[in-house]
Amino acid sequence: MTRRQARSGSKVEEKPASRLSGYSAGALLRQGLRSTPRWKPAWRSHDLRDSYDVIIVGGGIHGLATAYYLASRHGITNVAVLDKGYLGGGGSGRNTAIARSNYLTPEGVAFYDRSVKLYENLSAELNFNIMFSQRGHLTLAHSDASLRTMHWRAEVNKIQGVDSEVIAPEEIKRLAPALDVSDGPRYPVLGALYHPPGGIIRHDAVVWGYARGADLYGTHLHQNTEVLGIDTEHGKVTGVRTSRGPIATGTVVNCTAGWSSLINDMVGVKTPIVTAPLQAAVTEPVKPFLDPVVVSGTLHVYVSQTARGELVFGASVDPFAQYSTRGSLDFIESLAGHVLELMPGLSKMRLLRQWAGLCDMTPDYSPIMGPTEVEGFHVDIGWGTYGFKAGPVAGEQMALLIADGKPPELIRPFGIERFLAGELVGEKGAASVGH
Ligand code: PYC
Repeated sequence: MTRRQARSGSKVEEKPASRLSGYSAGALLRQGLRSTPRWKPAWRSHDLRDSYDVIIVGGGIHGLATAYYLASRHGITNVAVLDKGYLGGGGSGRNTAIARSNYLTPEGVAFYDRSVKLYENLSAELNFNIMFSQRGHLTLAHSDASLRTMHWRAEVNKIQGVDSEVIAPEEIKRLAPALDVSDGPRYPVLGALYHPPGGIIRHDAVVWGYARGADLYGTHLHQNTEVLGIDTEHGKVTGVRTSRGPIATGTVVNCTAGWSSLINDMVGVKTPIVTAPLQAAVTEPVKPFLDPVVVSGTLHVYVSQTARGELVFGASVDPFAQYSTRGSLDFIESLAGHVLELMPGLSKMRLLRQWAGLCDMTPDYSPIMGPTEVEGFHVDIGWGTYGFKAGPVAGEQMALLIADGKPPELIRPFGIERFLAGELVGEKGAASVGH
């Protein structure tokens, strides 16, 4: 593969190097024969260097994927990923692990479809099982208006080669027998947008796989390293100040979620982001009974069953801006009621845990990606409720931007300048639930 081909990112099936070995049947056997297995840590700790070519702020899937693709596709390895906590401790560990590309705008469909394709090959590429289970994704329509939006999405999807169609209640019942599709409920199910390639992924495994991959290429991953300030001179980035000391650099990428506007404030780059929590919950495990991911915008809920048998639920974002990641009783009460409207047979299930993640909402529900008015300061932010699905493509495209010095085609519509130009990319209609 030539460097140019590598940069185009079109060869997703390619394994970039044999570096990502270490986990194999032979290694498992050898370690199994030891009285105390001695696996190498998946990534190492390092002292901070005085300078790095690129500093990535945020050690979640986006930051780690950017580091991994910089190294594996472009040979850029003098890179540090900084996280004020632990890797994957923010949105990457708090999302509901859904991947799909059944968006509403042509720009969104092309972008998220690339992510699904990268996810499809990621276990093989990283030599790390991310457990992508493409069990299909159903977005229920409970009114004529939402049925119309589902038809609209299906047509935009199909024209771009993405598998989506509107199906009738009988077919929904065949795919998800636990759903009540009778005309008894308050909001009867009139149809659904069915998207077979959608599914769920083990989200922590994506973090660990990218972290291990980036580490094997020589990238430094610094946990417990908070960015306190970003220095600029004559409109250019010159370094960052961290809780462990200063580092010189000409390139900073803001890959944070929740804190993105605070990091942007350090260099005076303004964005129309409002941060709000999104709450989720998980039940005790039960026998597998629910194959597809089921979403109801009207009832503000989505549900999937994990490989371990737990049901994972999420809701819309809370209707106020704040940084708390605690769950609330209101949420659990309304969630339980809405889930039972969809699947009355679940009335005896017990919830195990609830939590919240922070969503950086933009006015058009599309991300903000690319360079900014401060030279060397790039953003990969504003993911709202779509961040997990976009991790691979965002990392791939941000790496390409840094290597080539100009925004690649796929992310050009998401530039920060669109808000001043009035060229919004409206993806609210593809949100899982009404926000
Ligand atoms: O857009 O599919 C989605 C989603 C699910 C949870 C948060 N966003």
